Amino acid sequence: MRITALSGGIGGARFLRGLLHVLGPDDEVVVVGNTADDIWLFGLKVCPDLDTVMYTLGSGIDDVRGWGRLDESWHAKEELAAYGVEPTWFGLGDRDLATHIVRTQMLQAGYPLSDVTAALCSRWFGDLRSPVRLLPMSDDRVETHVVVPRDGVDTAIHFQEYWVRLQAAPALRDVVVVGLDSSAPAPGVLEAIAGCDVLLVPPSNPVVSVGTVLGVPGVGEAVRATSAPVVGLSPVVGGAAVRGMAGPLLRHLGVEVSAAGVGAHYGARSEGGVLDGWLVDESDADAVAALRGTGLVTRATPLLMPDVASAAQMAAAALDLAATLPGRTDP
Ligand code: FO1
Repeated sequence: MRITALSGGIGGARFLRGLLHVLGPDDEVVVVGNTADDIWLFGLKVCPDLDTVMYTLGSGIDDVRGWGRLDESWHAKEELAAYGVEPTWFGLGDRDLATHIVRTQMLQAGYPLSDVTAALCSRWFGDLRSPVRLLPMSDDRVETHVVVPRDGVDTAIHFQEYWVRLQAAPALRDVVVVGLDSSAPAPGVLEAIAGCDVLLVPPSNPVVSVGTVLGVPGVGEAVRATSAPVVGLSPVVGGAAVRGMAGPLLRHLGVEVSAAGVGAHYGARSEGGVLDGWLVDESDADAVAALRGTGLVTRATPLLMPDVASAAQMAAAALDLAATLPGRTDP
């Protein structure tokens, strides 16, 4: 079976690690990763969501933080701070820095991000027999910026500054995904969506992760057109995002912060949306009735991932739901 998934960072990566546990020997997964969280820091290109997926699936992640490297040290960060070099609010660990240095060197040598990502992944996923391929959504520079009030003036800042430095505290006036409209899908992205047997939308941020992947010109259209069934998993459980900052972003778009609200935001493909099936947590079982009549086939199942076994159960539930869905047969 060929599975394609559209993923953000921590939630997507943990779900995908569970998925790998339920794959058969002939199954393959292509992960299309969000790159709109990417940031240039200290002259280095940092790709948080790609790296979170790569380290998580390659057993190199710090599982407590959910991002960055296991067994990390922070000497370079401390030294930069001692020199007064800004920013000091973003934590690039010593081991993690090596990834950004290799990536930046390859980019500066002229390789596109998709080739660079494949090269980095060859260390983490091993040889050609790996069932996983990680593709950036685009080789083009795309960056989410948010507009917040600063000293009384609306100011655009990078998403990472809003999220990491400001802890999503300031009022969110606008979200601008710089470069998205003129970006192109990376090589292999459209083919992976058109040619898969199941398309999964893991429990990632629907606005700044999955939303940006779907916003790359051609990607949303490919999702609407693929003959594969499309199943999503809610990142909102019990009226709050399980992690991350989906809440303020959803409210900004006028979307209710609930499993039913996010399901309706994605919408059913039969009604012009992007999903056929939608998994909500057991505690949100009321969403099953709330979404009846929308065209989405909704099921309730445990959606928290305290360990790999629970992520594997979620992945199995997503594949079970996909197996009951016809996909799209019309042209
Ligand atoms: N998240 C934080 O909350 N604080 C950090 O200092 C931080 C550093 C960081 C470095 C590399 C990386 O790959 C991820 C990092 N993250 C950090 C996570 C990241 O900000 C977000 O969780 C994602 O961009 C959202 O998907």
